[in-house]
Parts: sequence; structure tokens; C-alpha cells
Amino acid sequence: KKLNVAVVGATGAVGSKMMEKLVERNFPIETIKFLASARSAGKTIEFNGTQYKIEEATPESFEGVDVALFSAGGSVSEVLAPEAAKRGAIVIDNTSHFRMDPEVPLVVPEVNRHVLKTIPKGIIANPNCSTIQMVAALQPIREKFGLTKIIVSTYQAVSGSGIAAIEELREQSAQWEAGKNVEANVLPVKSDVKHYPIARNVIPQIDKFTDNGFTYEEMKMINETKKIMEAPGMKVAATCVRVPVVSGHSESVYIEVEQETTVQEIFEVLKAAPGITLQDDITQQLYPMPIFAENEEATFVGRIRQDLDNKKGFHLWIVSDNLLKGAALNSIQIAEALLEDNIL
Ligand code: A2P
Ligand code: 11C
Repeated sequence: KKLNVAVVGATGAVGSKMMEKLVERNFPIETIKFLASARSAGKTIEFNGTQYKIEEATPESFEGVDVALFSAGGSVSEVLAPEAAKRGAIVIDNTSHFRMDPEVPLVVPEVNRHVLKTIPKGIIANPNCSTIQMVAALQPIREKFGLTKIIVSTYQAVSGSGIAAIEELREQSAQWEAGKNVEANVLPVKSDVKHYPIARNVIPQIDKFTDNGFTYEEMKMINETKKIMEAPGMKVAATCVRVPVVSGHSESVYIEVEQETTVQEIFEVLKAAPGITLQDDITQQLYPMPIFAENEEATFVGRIRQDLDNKKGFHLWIVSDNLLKGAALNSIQIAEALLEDNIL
């Protein structure tokens, strides 16, 4: 079976990776269209060796579309995802807009593929990039030993904030090299009051602050993890930090399991886990790093240690390409799961 596909936000950081993955993974395409803002309409974009005209995304764009991959920001999804669904498309949405809607499945296929059985609104949400790699690595551990608590600190790449943030890091690095003033206009959050340089810096703010002192990014990690794992009572806390890396989010994660276990047993579980690559051999200085995770599909896990005070506590270091497993790849994997299960 071949599908009519639309990519919304095709010119963006995630959209372009979606296009790459559709080709690489041989997604069965009958027709495909590339949608973006009016600014890009009429420009051409290359896909699998052919030039396509970019179209402005409008409600009518979705006539005859089977699956629409959205990555053009929450406000675009808010308006156009229901329009696409109304016209019979299944929407796979990368933004945070619908994620906590109880009628919208929030899916990491390796973790909770079963929730794809019911898609009441025709919309499926792709979780936040930081959430996806964390739950992908922790779910196999949870299945074997139970999981009661997660405390995570992230080291997130600028590409999570889009193409403008990637350019900003490049420009700031060049400005610094040239001994010029470093200008900041995008990070930490384009629409917030202050901007800080990311070159030669780390910024402990991703997204705006909520009323409880956590940022929205931190609350996304907390709430999405509980929803995906179907564990409302799990204890989860997050601190999200931006670092001057182009792609590849890293996470220092502390967990508490229910059943006592060992590092060796966790190694065995992770070695067998889908989508996970264990990189943990301190005798060889082997551990995950974003520079080696970029453009890779796997989620890499290493530095696994038992806590020195709590036998049920473990520390892990988890790295994955935020534009791939964190976004484009997970979206395509959701579409592949829908096809395999005859939902699409
Ligand atoms: P455009 O290039 O036309 O602005 P990123 O996350 O890398 O910043 O990319 C955002 C993506 O969302 C781009 O493809 C951008 O298209 C698209 N986009 C932004 N605003 C709209 C809109 N109003 N309608 C459709 N696509 C949009
Ligand atoms: C970042 N995780 O790295 C964010 C980007 O909720 O989809 C993704 C925001 C989201 O900036």
C-alpha cells in the first residue's frame, strides 16, 4: 500500500530530517507535498532526487492526504492539524500542542505502541525530544525491575530550538573568533524578554517559565513521561539546560527501581532493548557523546552506576540525536507502526 503524504514545516530543522528518513527508510509514498509558510511558497525543495514546489499550508492542502507529518510550531498545528484530520488524514504532530489531550495518543512505539489502537481525533502526538530518548532507555529497565523515581538533568542541543538557533550558535562562534561583540537574539526563547549567548555558555532555561518555577520544557518531560508510561504516580523531576552543541541531546538521569538489581543486569536488559545501543566501557573510555550520536537512529546509554547510598538507585547517561529519535525518526516510526497494524 502506498500513501499520500504531506510534510508541514518541510523547510525546518525537523521537517528536513523527516524528508531524509522517508527516503532512507523507503516509506511507501504514492504522492508527497511539502508545506510551509507563505514565505516559502513557490520555492523549490529537493526530495529523493526530484524538485518539488513548496506550497503554503492551508486547510485545503490536506484534501486527499493519508498522513500529515507536522513540525511547524504549536500555533500552526493548533489550527491546521484538526483541518487535516477533518479531511481524513492521520496527523502525526511534533509540537507540544496536543500532547496532554487525553484523546490524543502520545507515542514512542517501543514503549506504548498499543495506544495507537484508538485515535479519536485523528491526531497522534510525537513527544518532546528529551522525553523520547529518556523513556526509550528507561522503559526496558522499568519492565524488568519496576521504576519509582526519575531525576533528570539535560544538556540540550540548539537544533531543538530550530534552524535560527543553529545559525545563532554558528554566528556567535564566528563573532567570538573574530573578536567581535557576540549578539544574541534567539536563545533561550525567541519570544522571551532577554536573550543570552549560547556560544561559550550554558543556559538553564529551555522554553518559558511556568508558575511553579519549572520551565515548560521541564514540565513537558515530567508530564509526558507519566502519560507515556501510564504512571501518574511516578516521581519525576527535570532540569533542562541548553548547551552549545548543534545536534544531540544528553541527559544525566538518576532512577530508583522497585526490585534490587545490578549494573550487569541493567546492561543485559539494555543490550536486548529495541533502539538502544549500550556504550559503557570505562576501561576504554567508552560512553555516549552527542558528536557520535548525530545522524544516528539509536539512543545511546552509558556511564551506568549503582548509587553509593541507595541500592535501588542508578545513574545513567543517555544521548540521542534530538532531530532523529527525538523528532523525525520517531514520527516516521509511528507512521510505520500504523501501516503494520493496518490503521493507515
Ligand atoms: P518557513 O521556512 O516558510 O518559515 P524551524 O523549527 O527550523 O524554525 O522550522 C519551522 C518550520 O515551520 C519551517 O518549515 C517554517 O516554514 C514552518 N512554518 C512557520 N510558520 C508557518 C506557518 N504559519 N504555516 C506553515 N508553516 C510554517
Ligand atoms: C528543545 N525539546 O530542545 C525542545 C524542542 O516540545 O516539541 C522541542 C519542543 C517541543 O528546545
